[in-house]
Amino acid sequence: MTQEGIMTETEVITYVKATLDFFDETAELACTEIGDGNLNYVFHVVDQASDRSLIVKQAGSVARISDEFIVSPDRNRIETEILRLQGTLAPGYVPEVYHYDGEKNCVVMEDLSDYTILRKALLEQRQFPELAEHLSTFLVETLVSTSDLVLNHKEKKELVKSFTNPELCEITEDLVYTEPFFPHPRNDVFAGTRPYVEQEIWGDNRLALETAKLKFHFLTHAQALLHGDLHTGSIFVTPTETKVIDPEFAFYGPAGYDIGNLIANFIFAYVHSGYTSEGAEQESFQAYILETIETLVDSFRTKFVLAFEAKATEPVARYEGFLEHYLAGVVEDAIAVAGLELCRRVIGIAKVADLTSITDEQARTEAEITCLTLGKTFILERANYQTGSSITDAIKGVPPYAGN
Ligand code: SR1
Ligand code: MG
Repeated sequence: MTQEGIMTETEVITYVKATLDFFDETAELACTEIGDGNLNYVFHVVDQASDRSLIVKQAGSVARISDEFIVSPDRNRIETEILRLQGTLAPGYVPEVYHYDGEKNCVVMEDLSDYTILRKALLEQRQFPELAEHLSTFLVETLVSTSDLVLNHKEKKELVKSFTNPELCEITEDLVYTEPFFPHPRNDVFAGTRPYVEQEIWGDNRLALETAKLKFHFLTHAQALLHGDLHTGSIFVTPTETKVIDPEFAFYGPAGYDIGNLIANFIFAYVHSGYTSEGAEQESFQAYILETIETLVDSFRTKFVLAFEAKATEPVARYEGFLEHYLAGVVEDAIAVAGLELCRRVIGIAKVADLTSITDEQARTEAEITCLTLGKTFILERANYQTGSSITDAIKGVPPYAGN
């Protein structure tokens, strides 16, 4: 059942015809609701005669996954504004916005049906050689240019105001930073994995303390304008192009957040392939994922330095040693977020298909414990992974779990 205020497919056709000059007046449009995310409704509208098409994304006042999440439809404005901003900062890496409607809480945008969602493609073990370069460019261009390194500090504060996103941030504060690390009723732990979680995650006070420090860092560190939910389900790909979608969790937070999320989600794809393929196929895909993580991190570092050199306006940021200090902090935050994401997708309510689609119980348990082991290491030792190869060495070196 759809929520109050959400258009039917027929109403979307009427709306699009009345509001936009996109299709011919006589066009016979077909509309299908195709959303499979946790929050919104997504309508695909197509004129089969001309093959022109677009997407209408509408936000309701509660999450689609469960009405216990009350989420302001203002997220639709935030998504529209950040897509427009990212489109200027990193041209070609986000869908084009055609129209925004603050009464219906919907945004009309470019249809990317010719692309594939990256998570799905990685589960099929497809490889995209340009992906890490595209993503590192996108991240550097959007993060550096929205930070106090580059922006006039008053302008930046205006952006912080405009992208204040309390309800979506609360979801992240709860689902990423809090609930997975104690026995919260909303958690959803696979039976085979539970003994490990009880002992190694919920039973470790040292880990709890570090997650508390990280939560307060997330709450208070308005460093750059983030996507805020950059997992592999938020990326569309073709063999040559990459588009980042769904930035409704956008807000000013720690600049390492998005890259950390990406690292964890590449690790999910790596772990998945370990239980669903074998031989040369598995070897080739896992080598590709490791290379992607290394390039993502190392190119991010290189491009960050170049963007800083070219664009930084804050004079004290150019003092000797400051850039190294700043960048090391960003990468440390990224590793911590990778660790949190690795844990929360196993323990918390919001899962990833990379793990849930592993049908053999023992295999899923092993896969999940691998993610938790790495996640915990990344949280506790987050300062020790500054280069791509240090991260991939950790992934290759996860000890096999000895059993419960
Ligand atoms: C209630 S929303 C659950 C999750 O879905 C989104 O994609 C975010 O990852 C969020 O944590
Ligand atoms: Mg999303």
